[in-house]
Amino acid sequence: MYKIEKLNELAKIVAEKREKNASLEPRRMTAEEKDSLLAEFHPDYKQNEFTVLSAGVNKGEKVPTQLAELLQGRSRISAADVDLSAPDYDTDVLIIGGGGAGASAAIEADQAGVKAMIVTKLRIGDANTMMAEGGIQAADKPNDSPAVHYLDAFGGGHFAAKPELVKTLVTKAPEAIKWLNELGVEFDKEADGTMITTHGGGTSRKRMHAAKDYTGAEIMRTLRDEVLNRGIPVVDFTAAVEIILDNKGNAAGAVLMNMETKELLVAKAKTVIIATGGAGRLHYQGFPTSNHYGATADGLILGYRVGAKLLYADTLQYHPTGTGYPEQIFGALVTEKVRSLGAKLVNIDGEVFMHPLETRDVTAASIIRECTARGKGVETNLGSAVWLDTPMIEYKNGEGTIEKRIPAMMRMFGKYGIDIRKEPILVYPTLHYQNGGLEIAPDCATGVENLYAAGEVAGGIHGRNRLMGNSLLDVIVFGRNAGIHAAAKAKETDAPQGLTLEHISRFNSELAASGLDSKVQSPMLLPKYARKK
Ligand code: MEZ
Repeated sequence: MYKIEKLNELAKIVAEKREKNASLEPRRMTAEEKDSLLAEFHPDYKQNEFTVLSAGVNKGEKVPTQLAELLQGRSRISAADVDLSAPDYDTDVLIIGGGGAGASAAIEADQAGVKAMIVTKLRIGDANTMMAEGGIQAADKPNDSPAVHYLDAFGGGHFAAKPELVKTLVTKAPEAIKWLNELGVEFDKEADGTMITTHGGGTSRKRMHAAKDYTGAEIMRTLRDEVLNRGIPVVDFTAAVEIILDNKGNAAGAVLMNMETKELLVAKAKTVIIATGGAGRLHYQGFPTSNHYGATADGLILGYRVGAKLLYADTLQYHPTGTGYPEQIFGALVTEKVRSLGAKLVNIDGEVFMHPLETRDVTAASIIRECTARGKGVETNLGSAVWLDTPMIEYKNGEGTIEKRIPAMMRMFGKYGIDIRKEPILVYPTLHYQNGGLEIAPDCATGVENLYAAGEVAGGIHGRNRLMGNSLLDVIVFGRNAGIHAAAKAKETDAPQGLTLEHISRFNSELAASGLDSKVQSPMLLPKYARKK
């Protein structure tokens, strides 16, 4: 482990080699090299970190062990705790989750003229959308097309995505950017109004639209304003703890829990959209996370317990460049845009060890190999990490580029006395995204009638690896789609009858029949950070 003075010494090696490294054009890995690298070093391939499910619709399939414990856990309530005959809320479309997908869905449902309502366990905007930095993809430049975007996304996801979902994602992308722009998102533009676009890992065209390096925050700000300006009801600090079904087995609302008082409430609805986001706060395999505080896989549990299938729940994204040092921001996102702007990844000897814009799974695995098998990481009290040579951005693009294009990065490190314009930073993979989730069709329908899913909680759009900027895009495209289709369905659906929570005892019986007697309560709702006694 090196002390700070030693780190400063090691950073000098990076500075000495900067000029030479800046002109290097590292070759891309071959498909075979990538496959063997992933198999040996990517966390998704560590079989002992997964558990095969014994109950539910994905019985026989493996998921991360922490997720299996929640999926096969006990409900927080029993049917007797709740009076379903006197709902506290009665709406057409109930949206669970106040991030980018939930807000987009609410706006479209409202636009369609139905009653929409958002419930969220924290506050509207407390979501991974807010934390997204580098940009949002859309093929809207003359040298690009949705077909090229499709090939990048489908290939980057190892050809595992559902083709109809990728097609929806890329064909609706240009319209999504236009919609956001018209709502008021302040995208980076040239003086003549042309959108500035950059590359991301695995993109063959520059199609990343950004608002500096706080793109998600800018998008979420705009969506939140639109939801509030339209007067769409938002119930903050209120979590969904179970989906309610009707006497036909269709989704018909949710049991809600006030996060402060623990009071249970009933929301009745003709259609329900789960838009609860990701799972980074489960800290799979002990990784730190770039996710917001509420990312605890709740939507997967809600959907799974009423019979909605999961797709690719065994594949996670470890963002290659989580902050490796200092401790206060350990695991926080260092946007891929840093590499898009020209910074290279460098080992302890100052050697560039890979092309900086390989896809994320390959880049993360390569950094892990550098720090483990090759022993070329830089050791700190927080573990091993590699250098990301940020001053190379200014060396290549001129002074002022960092402040102009990635000011949030500059400020985040600046708070801890690190000037990224002058010093390289230490990075290591951080748990960033769940590639899989509740299986959906292009209209966001799950296998349960009247139950929809959108955003990070949905699976199948990105296959087994997602490209940068396709998540903000997915949140908008599928969030809007969920709102449009759930509203249309609500219009043709009568008020649900015979509300029931019978699925809870059915699921408990299945757990018992499988020999499972878990004491774990789910959904988790908040991460468990209390100190152990
Ligand atoms: O899509 C993302 O995850 C993203 C834009 C992250 C980033 O590196 O900025």
